[in-house]
Amino acid sequence: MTSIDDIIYAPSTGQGGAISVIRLSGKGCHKLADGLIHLHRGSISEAPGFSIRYGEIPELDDVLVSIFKGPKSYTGDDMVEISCHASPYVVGELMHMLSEAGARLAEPGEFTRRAFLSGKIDLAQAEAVADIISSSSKAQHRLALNQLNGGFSKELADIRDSLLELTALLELELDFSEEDVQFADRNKLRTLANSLAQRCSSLAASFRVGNAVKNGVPVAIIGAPNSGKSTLLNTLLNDDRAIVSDVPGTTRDTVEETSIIDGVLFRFIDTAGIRSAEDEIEKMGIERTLKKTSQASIVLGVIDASEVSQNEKFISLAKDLAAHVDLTWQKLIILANKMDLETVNKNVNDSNIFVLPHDLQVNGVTALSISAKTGFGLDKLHSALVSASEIDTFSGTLVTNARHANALSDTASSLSKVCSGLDSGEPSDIIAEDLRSAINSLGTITGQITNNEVLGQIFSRFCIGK
Ligand SMILES: Nc1nc2c(ncn2[C@@H]2O[C@H](COP(=O)(O)OP(=O)(O)OP(=O)(O)O)[C@@H](O)[C@H]2O)c(=O)[nH]1
Ligand SMILES: [Mg+2]
Repeated sequence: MTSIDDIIYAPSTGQGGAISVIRLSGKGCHKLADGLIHLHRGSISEAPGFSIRYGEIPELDDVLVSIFKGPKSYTGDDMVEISCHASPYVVGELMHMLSEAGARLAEPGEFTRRAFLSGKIDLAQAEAVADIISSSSKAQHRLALNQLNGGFSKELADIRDSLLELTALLELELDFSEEDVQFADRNKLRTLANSLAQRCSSLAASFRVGNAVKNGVPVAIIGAPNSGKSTLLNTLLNDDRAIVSDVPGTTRDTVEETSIIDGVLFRFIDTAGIRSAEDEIEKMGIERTLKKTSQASIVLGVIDASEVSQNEKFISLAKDLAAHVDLTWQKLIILANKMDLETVNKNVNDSNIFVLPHDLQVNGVTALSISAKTGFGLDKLHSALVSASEIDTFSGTLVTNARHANALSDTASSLSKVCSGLDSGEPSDIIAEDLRSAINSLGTITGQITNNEVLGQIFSRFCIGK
């Protein structure tokens, strides 16, 4: 059985590099380290917190030791960080010595879990640590940093305070209900509950953007078979990811891959060409295409321009593609592809530009001429993607975690019950019950209300040593 009193250790740096850091945390870890490391002056136990000492592990390596004294450390306990040379042999030996001396290898995320349990950070901040480690884009990093610094937690604390205020008002009324006096102004309660419900649901709704930042803005590439979708995917990724051939119906299953453009993470989804297929497998592929399309924030509708003889034909193909997109929230960019082919030049006007009909233009649909094969027009496509992502325009708090979004929705729905209870004149104790469940749901986010199972799930996502 693992215990919170164990001294735990783990390598905190990955393989490679010149130096490796091994972390040690728990009551008594300074003494344990003194048993292995001979400082040139003094001892680890006597050294003050936030100091670095030079020492030697006899017959193994020279090391630098960073000393932290609880509660002023990452975990809140006494800690030591040993920097040694990054030889797998040295690291292996040192870990073996630590384990012989009575320390135990930390579980994934156990250092951060201890930081949470000792009250150094709340659960939302602990989750942000995992996000920072895995962040690959600027926007992702900015978002995680905001969460780690407690921006999100402050907003939650604010909502929680208002909820408690609401409860207090209601309980005042409960206490005196015998005397048939209504202390709290029910209208005021109703307004407060309603505005809190709105706040929670708009936070929950921000998950769509938050998720896009974290996992990539979903961009579906759709169009008729052979229009050049897979070629475009490969060009966007700069990689031969999907199979390209002149046989229509080459792509059967969806292919997804992420790529960063101008600091924004995109998740490109190549799909099976849309046509009325006989083949069962192709039919399934087309079903998937439609499903992925309905979930994407941005849709790239690819048209083979060499097949289009006049603008009317282009318009009708663009309208077919637009029929798969909900223009109230999704962005559609129509791409006239294969502009490198000679045949195209004869087909369109002098400036090689296809023109979209007015009704699509007013709905924000744009058109670009490209060649997925030669890369012509790709710069313009890149800028169109970045501006359609709307990632850079977000302000305020974004929810990036499905668990948080669900908890916020639960809070909002309990608050809606509070509102309808107030409207229909339900007794205060029933209303107080709904209010309590709103507070509970909210508390699960930062970990004021929690259970071991949820904690286990969260911290198992971490790497060892964090
Ligand atoms: N000249 C030219 N050929 C292209 C261009 N884009 C794609 N092609 C060719 O068009 C054919 C079909 O390309 P794919 O990328 O496989 O088309 P797709 O839309 O993925 O086709 P399905 O997977 O069958 O739906 C291939 O022979 C490509 O080389 C382009 O910009 N210019
Ligand atoms: Mg394809």
